[in-house]
Amino acid sequence: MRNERSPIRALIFDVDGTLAETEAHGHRIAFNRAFAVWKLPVVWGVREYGELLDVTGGKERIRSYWHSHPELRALNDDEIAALHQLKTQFFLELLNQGKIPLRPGVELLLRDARDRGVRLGIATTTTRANIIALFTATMGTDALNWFEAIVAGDEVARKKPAPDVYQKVLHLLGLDPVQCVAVEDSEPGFRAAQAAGIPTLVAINQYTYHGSYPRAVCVIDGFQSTNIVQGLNLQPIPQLQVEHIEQWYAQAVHS
Ligand code: XBP
Ligand code: MG
Repeated sequence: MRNERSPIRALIFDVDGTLAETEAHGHRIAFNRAFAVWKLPVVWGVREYGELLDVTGGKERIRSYWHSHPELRALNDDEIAALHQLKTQFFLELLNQGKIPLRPGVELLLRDARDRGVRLGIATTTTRANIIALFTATMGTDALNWFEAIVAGDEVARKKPAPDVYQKVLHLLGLDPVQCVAVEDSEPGFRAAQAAGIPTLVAINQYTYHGSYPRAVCVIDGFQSTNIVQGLNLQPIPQLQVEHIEQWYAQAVHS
């Protein structure tokens, strides 16, 4: 345990696309499996799914897609909820089969935060069941106890890019926005954290590299062998640590 206290009181992590590449390796496949079981003439390809991610929330994504495809058999809200529940079952199966690992470097960053006395939170659009299953399948269920505040999408009134999940995590942690750093992967998530007033680090991925992240604490391409995409032009970083985020945080908060 290092002695000096970090100026960052808490890191608040997004889940999908940030902690793990769940969209590419999980959700899209699970949606398609559910569509097939219901014999719906819908298959979401990799590129098309990337565009559909502009709508956050699985149920909302289904509803939005059906709205823009009137040729499809209409689905009422109960049917959408049942279809999404089936999709979640398939997603949980993929997690339990070990098909969706954490992004490289995530576990080491979480351990470094704990060693530095930086508190941890989760603010996500997905379901609590998916969060529990992700950690059970990767770091083990005990790792969930590392997070003092976990808020899932269906537990607040409005999903990202609304700030609701982040505001609830801040309330549970009893911290002010500027005492924290949010770690996101996408524009809706970045906008949600920014709307909550939280300095935000963005770790882009194959679905979100094209996004716009003005005034991000920093934009990076991952947590291991990290390249800076937007921000301080440091040399590539072998493993992202809290001290790197502190450096960017100081620049962002005091500039
Ligand atoms: C991203 C989302 C989620 C997932 C699908 O969540 O928008 O809806 O795409 O999960 P995050 P569900 O905020 O963690 O990036 O089907 O459970 O909604
Ligand atoms: Mg995300």
